Amino acid sequence: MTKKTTQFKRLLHSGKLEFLLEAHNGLTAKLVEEAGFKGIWASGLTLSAAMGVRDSNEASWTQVLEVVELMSDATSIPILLDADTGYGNFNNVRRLVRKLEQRNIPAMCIEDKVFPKTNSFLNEKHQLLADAEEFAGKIKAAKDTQQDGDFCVVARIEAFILGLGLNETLDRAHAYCSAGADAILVHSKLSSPDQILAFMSQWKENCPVVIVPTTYYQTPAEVFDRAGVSIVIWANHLLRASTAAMQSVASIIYQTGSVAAVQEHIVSVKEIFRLQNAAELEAAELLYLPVQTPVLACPAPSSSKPDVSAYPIAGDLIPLSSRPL
Ligand code: SPV
Ligand code: MG
Repeated sequence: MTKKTTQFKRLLHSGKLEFLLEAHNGLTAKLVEEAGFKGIWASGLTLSAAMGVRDSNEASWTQVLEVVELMSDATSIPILLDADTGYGNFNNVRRLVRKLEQRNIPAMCIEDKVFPKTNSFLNEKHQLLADAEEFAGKIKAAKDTQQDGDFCVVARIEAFILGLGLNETLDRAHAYCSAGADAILVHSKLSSPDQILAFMSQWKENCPVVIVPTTYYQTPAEVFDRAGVSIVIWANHLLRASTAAMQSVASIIYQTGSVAAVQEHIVSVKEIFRLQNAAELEAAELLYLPVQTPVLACPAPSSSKPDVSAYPIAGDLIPLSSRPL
């Protein structure tokens, strides 16, 4: 299988518009892969929301790492981790890169805001832009740290989010590109793609551009393709879809005092077993588990009340180093 780092790098340079879809746990990561996507966006917003906390670095970076590792284990396509600001300064970024590589996470995106970050769609008074030079240092530190030549660092520019103009955005893009970024993510919260298209018309570097059209979603993808964008990220849609479904199902079950009304609208338990690959474990059990009755078989109790006499007593247990257990 092609390394995940190489898969992601190839997506950036495929020469056509590619798409990542958001996931926030092992199950949703699998769903993204099964749908046919070639890569996953591990969104800071949805990872934190799924943990029940805010997108303000309330989840620790190791908590994020644990989930992203599960996502990576569950799938064979590359994950681009939304690593917020890198969880600290250049030194924290270096450590993050080492940990991501150890856990087979092939790419990370860091944004030029200050820790703790705030989601780009929240009040801009709380948004603070990082010093461009300091942020470029983080990118350089990440690139100097990575062991795998194809590990990718995506540098995200938040200048438009803070109401700054095209010049500031372009200056930062050039600085981050010179620092070694493998791609630039230009973020905008307008409902039109105007800022993105203005940026693309001026961007002449051989450094791919990634966008997140959450607010300008009505723009057809061909527009981005023609403008030369490399990757579109659909950043939060599985979480939003599942939240709507769960709110509705929870409410119906509560109101009706029954699950009968929702039964036809939810996946079967069998489908969950399929997604967990339960069949593989059954096959492995045939291979690896001895077919014999357990040493300490407990007869099934005859009534619903537990039959305590059926459980082992101390004398039945095997002594360990001559001491009773
Ligand atoms: C995320 O998905 O966490 C992002 C994209 O960073 S946004 O929410 O648009 O900031
Ligand atoms: Mg984020």
